Amino acid sequence: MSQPWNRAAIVPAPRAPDEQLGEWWVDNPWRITDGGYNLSAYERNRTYLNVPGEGFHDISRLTAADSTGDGRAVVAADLTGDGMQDLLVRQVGGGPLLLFENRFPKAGWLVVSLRGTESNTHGIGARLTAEVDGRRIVRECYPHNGYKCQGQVDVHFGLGTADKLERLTIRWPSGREQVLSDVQANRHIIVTEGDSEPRTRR
Ligand SMILES: [Ca+2]
Repeated sequence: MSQPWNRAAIVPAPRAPDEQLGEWWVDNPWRITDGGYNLSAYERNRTYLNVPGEGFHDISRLTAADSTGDGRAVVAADLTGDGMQDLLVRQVGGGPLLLFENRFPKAGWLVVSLRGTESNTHGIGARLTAEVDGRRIVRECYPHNGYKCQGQVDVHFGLGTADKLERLTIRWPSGREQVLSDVQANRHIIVTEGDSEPRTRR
């Protein structure tokens, strides 16, 4: 189906809907949700937990994120200021905006805000590699990552039990590579391109 440009338009049914087939008709498609209708097939949203060595566990029911709404966008962002990323879900039907607070056990974290000098102001396109406890965690500063949504330009690392990074390597869009050593975790830092001393934001 399609929606007419005139939002007040009334479109009569071409014939009586066959209720036995589950057919129904809404005179104005712009107001389809007013009658409690939803164009989705009520597939449940899914949440997966990445468990090292075990793959992904389906924790949809445990998190209560298994809504039958027609999900359109999801953004991960720390909205409570505790360093743990929460989830914001935008959907049609089932509640237009859902916020899921992250209540997993407290873990180490680091948030990095970039300030480009040769590169663009927010360092969009930069690649950040954290080396922590023998692991390498790679993140990109690329906030345009979903349909009809935009994430933060801040780059978030979850660090488990670690309280510092051995090294943080930033490859800026300009091509410059910048290395910071012994970076303390559990804080939000601002790194300026070409400046080896990060500032602590919080
Ligand atoms: Ca949080």
